[in-house]
Amino acid sequence: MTDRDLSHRLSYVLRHRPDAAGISLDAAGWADVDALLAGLDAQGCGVDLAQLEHVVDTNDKQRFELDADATHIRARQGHSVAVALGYTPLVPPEILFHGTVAAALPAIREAGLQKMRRHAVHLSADEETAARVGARRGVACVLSVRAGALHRDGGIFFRTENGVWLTDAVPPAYVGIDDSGIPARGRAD
Ligand code: HQG
Repeated sequence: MTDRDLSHRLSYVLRHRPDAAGISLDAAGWADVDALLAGLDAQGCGVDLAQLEHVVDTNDKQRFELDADATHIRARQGHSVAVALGYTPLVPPEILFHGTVAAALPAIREAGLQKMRRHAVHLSADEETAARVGARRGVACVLSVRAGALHRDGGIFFRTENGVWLTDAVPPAYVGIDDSGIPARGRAD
């Protein structure tokens, strides 16, 4: 199995379908490494601990983490299964960014940013990352989010070790889309 295939498989199993590899996650999203390797092996995906550690270390977005003795592994974000990742709430920067596509703007204007199938709304501290996230779906639109104001109004924010900001929802009033529907890149108002 290539590193890339293993990364995709880990995303699928550790975020969405642990049962697909015959394993379960604990409340904080951790899986037993031996059980995971055995589960992958049973599906004909022979992977050893060295390759697993290599993929965790070199993954482009640092999506996964191993615990100190490499006996447990989890995804750092992106889950659709219920997990409590145990991150400490943090004060976010005044402005964060979200990458999306134009087709989503009417619904976002109406309902704000929703977590959709994921565990949280994903935001980034820089526009470039948001542009890359949006470009996965087409021509990227980068929205600014008034994270500081939302936080002062009671919104709770977390940041994963790999720098992704997570929050439950961003109501429309905190999303920078102007009346023309053109996303306000980096605008604070
Ligand atoms: C949109 C990848 C309609 C939202 C990336 C997005 C990221 C709405 C899509 C991470 C909406 C959800 C997360 C609303 C939000 N109405 N559409 N009210 N609110 N949307 O993939 O943020 O490779 O679940 O704009 O790099 O795109 O998986 O979220 O277009 O970090 O590690 O609904 O996934 O990382 O899409 O991406 P997603 P996302 P990984």
